[in-house]
Parts: sequence; C-alpha cells; structure tokens
Amino acid sequence: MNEQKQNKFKPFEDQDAEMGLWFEEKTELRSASTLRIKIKRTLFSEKTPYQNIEVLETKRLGRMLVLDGIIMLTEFDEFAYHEMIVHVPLMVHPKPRNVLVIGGGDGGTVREIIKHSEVEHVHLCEIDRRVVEVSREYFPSLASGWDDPRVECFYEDGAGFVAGRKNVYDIIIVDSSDPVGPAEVLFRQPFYRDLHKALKQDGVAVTQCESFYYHTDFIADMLSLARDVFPLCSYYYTLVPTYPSGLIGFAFCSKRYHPLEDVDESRAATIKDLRYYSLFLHRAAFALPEFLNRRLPQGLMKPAPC
Ligand code: SPD
Repeated sequence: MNEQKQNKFKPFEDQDAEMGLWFEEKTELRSASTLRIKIKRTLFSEKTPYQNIEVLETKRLGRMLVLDGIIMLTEFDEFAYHEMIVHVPLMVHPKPRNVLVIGGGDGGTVREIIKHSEVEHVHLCEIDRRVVEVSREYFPSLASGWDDPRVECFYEDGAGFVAGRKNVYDIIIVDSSDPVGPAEVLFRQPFYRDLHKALKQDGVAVTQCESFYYHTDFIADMLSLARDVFPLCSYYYTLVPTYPSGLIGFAFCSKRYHPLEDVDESRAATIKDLRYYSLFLHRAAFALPEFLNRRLPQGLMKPAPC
C-alpha cells in the first residue's frame, strides 16, 4: 500500500467532489472568518435553560461538542487544549492539593488534573448539569475523572461559587466558553478579584483567553484586569486547529510562582499519557509574537530572551 493510501487524514482530497453536511462556526467576537467542518450526522441536540447543546459526528475529527453554535471540542484535538490549561499551572505550583475548575463540564480538564498524584481534591463548578451528563454519555475518552474519589461536582453559577470561597484553592482553572451567554461574567474585573480571594496565598489561576489573532484588544483588556489584581501575570497559548484561527490562549495569574522559573521539571516526567504538553512546549508557549507583546500592558512577565 502506498503512503498516500495509508494516510487517514486526507483534508483536501474530496472537498469539491462531494456534497454533504457541513458545520460552520461564525467567530463570535469578530466575524472575520468562519470554520467549516464536515459532519456525518447529529448524535444529540437539546436546548437547556442555559444553552443549546449539540454532539455532532464529524467525518474525520471524531465527535464534536458544540454549545450555542460554538465548538467546545473535537476528539481530534481536545488534548492540546486540556493538557495546556492544566499542566502548565500544576507544574508551576509545588503542592497543588486543592484544585477548582470553573466550567469544564465535558470532563477533559478534570481528566488531566487527576493525573497529578499531589492533587487531593478537585471541585468542578459547572452551571449546566446537562453538559456533564451529555459528555459522560457521548465522550467516554474525556470521562476518566468523573468517578475518581477526589472529584466533586457542583452545579451552580461559577462566579457566585468563587465569590463565596476565601483562601481555599491552590489552583483555579477557568475552562469557560466564550464571553457571550452564561460565561460573560467570567471575563469581568469582579470575577478576577474573587479569583484572587478564593486562592490561597501562593495560588495560581489560569483562564481561557481567546485567540491572539482575532481578539488582540480583548486579550489586552483581560491581562490588564488580571495585572491589577495579581502580582505575576502572563499569557500563553496552544495550537487547536478547530478553534478560530487555530489557536487559543490563557491568562496565567499568580500570587507567587513564576510560570517559567518555578516549573518543577522532575514532576513533569511522572505525568502519564501526554500527547501535547512537554517542558519544551511549556516554555515555548509563553513566547509571543511581537505584535501581541506591543499591545499587551506593561509589567507582564516575559520569557528571558535566548
Ligand atoms: N472558542 C471556543 C473556546 C472554547 C474554550 N473552552 C472549551 C472547553 C473545553 N473543555
């Protein structure tokens, strides 16, 4: 068999020849482009009090979770998002015992957190219980954390949950959807202040923070909010082809630990089943293009030049 026939992904071969079903995502903050993904069929669709939930079977990217028309994940590339939103902060904090996830009802973030043996308690606060129930049923590869005894789920508004907790968590991960609909409140100044209060004195928070190509001003505003509250802030990113512009970033907000100088390199070798995260990528993810560096507020941490 020749090499071309063995290749499972043949992205350009049949686009013109075949008619079929396409999912099209309109980028939500700026209609600069759309992403189209070929689908075979809809496996699940429901309107909950919070949002529309859909599970689609794609032609080549596995199953796809869509909330209010926005792609949350595909089985093809979700690991690049979940590994980077989790292992970057957990490798930096020396004792990540108590971890809170806001959002993350699909289970991918919890799956990565429980790979860390230092973690004793994981609280997941998801506003929409149906996201958890549907993901458990349709995304078994993300579900390994749900029955772990360290994991406890709360079905509440994430902003209210964080506001009610003081000095509790070592790590808070905000695995949210975009700043429209139920997640909008998670991108405002009061929420960042409450994150700071809910963390212990050396805590670290990481928040989903969009694409530096499409949302440059938004990211600058978010980092500005974060810097007003946390002494150590930075931005890093990961490559996810099914998100707008093929990448997504995170605000790294820390009370004490530096995202590059405080990495526990010995622990990195103990984490199982990594497909994206490595110590090299941890460091590289904080190296940003110059147009973004110029736009971000002064006073953020930057990686040391080579
Ligand atoms: N533009 C879509 C961003 C979605 C980020 N959150 C995804 C949740 C996966 N756990």
